Amino acid sequence: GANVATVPQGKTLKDYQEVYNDIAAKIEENLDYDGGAGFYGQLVRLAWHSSGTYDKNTKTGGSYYGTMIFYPEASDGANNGLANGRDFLYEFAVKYPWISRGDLWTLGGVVAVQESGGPKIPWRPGRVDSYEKKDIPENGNLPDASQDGKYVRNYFKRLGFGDREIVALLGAHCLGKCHPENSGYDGPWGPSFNMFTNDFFVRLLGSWHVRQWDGEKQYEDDETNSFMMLPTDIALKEESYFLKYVKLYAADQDLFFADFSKAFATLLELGIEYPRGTKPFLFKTVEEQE
Ligand code: DDH
Repeated sequence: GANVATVPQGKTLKDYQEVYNDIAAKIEENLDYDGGAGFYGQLVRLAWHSSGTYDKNTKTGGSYYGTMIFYPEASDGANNGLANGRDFLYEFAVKYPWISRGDLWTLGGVVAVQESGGPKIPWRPGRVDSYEKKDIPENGNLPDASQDGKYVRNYFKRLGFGDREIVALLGAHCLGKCHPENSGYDGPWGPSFNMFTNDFFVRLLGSWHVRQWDGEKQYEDDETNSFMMLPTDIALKEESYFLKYVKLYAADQDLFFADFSKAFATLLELGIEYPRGTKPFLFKTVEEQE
């Protein structure tokens, strides 16, 4: 059947803003996590990987059922390390037993984007937990970083995204880091890995060389040899159909924010049907409430 959003009885924006505020406060208490990255990147990636299993052809996967704690999804190599984010949020599943896993994990991503200085992300609740085998996606639905631009284009087609949305979404690599123990890749994409900015695009347009090391093939910047790009990131420069948007976003952070907001909100809702007229919530940042 269709995955229709079902909001717990009586819950309103106020209830979800309360969860938002608790997540934001805990992020603030853990700013030193992961060498100063904090939990921003981790939570954005958790939201994305719980949504990115979607397949528009079979109408399977996506964030609705909150299945990442179950085998085989939990064991997908692409999800290595994301137990950190799920464990971080778990206390709020206990404190707010009415919130579903899918809602909590996607809300965590919204908090992380907004609190790290990014755009407002319109968000709608109503994902419903499943414990059924049939609702757990197979592994292999998340992208492989060793690939080229054609692969990236084709990958995101399965989710329903076009070139402009793909480039906008990849701007999330301004946050967080790669961890050899998770993915075989190493390091942050830039120096401001706890701030949501258009820095990923600015840096990508700089010059990069293949890093000489024992790990997976990745790139490092000519200027400082301290930041990284994945092969799939460099691919955005290699294909003219991506490069034009990289240039647009590098030159115009407001445009990047507007496009990212739309594409990320869409990503988090893939595979979910909303009753007609369901208006998204726009959460206030902690700063706006002070
Ligand atoms: Fe990513 N990403 N990502 N990514 N991603 C990694 C980390 C982070 C790919 C590969 C990797 C998106 C798309 C792609 C974030 C957000 C987003 C890591 C390192 C790899 C590898 C993980 C680790 O070692 O811990 C590939 C390939 C793609 C692709 O689509 C071609 C998208 C769409 C997003 C998004 O959020 C919209 C974030 C944030 C991180 C940092 C995680 C952390 O722990 O910090």
